[in-house]
Amino acid sequence: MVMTGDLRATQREFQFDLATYLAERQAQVEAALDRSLPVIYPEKIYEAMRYSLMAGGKRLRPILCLATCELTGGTVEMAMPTACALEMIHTMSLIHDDLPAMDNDDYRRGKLTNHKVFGEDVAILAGDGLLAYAFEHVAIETKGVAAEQLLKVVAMLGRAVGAAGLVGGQVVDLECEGKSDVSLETLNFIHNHKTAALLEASVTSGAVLSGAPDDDVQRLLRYAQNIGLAFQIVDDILDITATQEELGKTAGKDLTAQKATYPSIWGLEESRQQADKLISNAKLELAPFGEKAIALVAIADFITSRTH
Ligand code: GRG
Repeated sequence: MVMTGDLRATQREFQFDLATYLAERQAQVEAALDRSLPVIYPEKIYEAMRYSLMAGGKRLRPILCLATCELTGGTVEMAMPTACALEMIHTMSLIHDDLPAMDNDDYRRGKLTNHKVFGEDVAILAGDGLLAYAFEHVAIETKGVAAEQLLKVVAMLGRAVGAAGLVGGQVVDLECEGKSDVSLETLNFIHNHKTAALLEASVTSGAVLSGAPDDDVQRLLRYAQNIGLAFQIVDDILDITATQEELGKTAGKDLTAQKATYPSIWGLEESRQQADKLISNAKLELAPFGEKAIALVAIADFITSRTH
């Protein structure tokens, strides 16, 4: 039987057990995170940092970093410190995002938010502590990577976190609060920075650590840009369609806060179609890598099929 490219791709994906792959990778990441941050004096701050860092979550950013490093010829060992740093940065952004001065949320990852347990003062410091430690951890714990590549990764992480990344996206998001006329361009700016920037750094850092050629890094960057925006569109859809138990945080928050979202601009159906289109563009970027990219192909599909 002659198979089209699409059908062949589907068959390959079918043979790849994503659930097992994610479970194995999550377990490796959990163990590495656990080892990375022991509780020492002053215990209060380490406990607050660990409370959010070890609270679960999909560990998508570390898994993307490990998968990309392996795809481009590197190893899990050389990427694990960066993978952990990405999760530390992501976790600190969630702690700060949940603060009363920002989104003011009581629940995250199925647990009370950091400031609800430790108080606002300690939650701010726990976020700061995790952010600083992320960079220290990468610089000190990465083995088997040339200093030039490691320095590039440190710079990429800094860019993804700062005003050119998460912080810039969050500022525009805060500016748009309560506005009913937020344009699609502004919404894209917010999410390309708030959400996609760290996913991009997760993917490209893995490739840079393995010493991948620039063409491959650029191709993987385009993959990440596409999945990054799709991830946010699905996040907006789930805010409407999923329950608090599924999400582990307050559901329907965007509607209550009258926040501009992709469904508020396009409606649910069009939002789903746009996310699917971005995912198929992402997968097209992986075509030159062939079978080796099977994990990244499956992760792209997971982004639109996920329920939390
Ligand atoms: C980075 C210095 C610094 C400050 C933070 C608050 C802030 C600035 C930025 C907000 C960033 C933010 C919360 C973006 C939302 C990203 C997002 C879609 C989070 C949900 O990610 P999942 O679904 O969560 O991967 P889990 O819990 O599975 O890890």
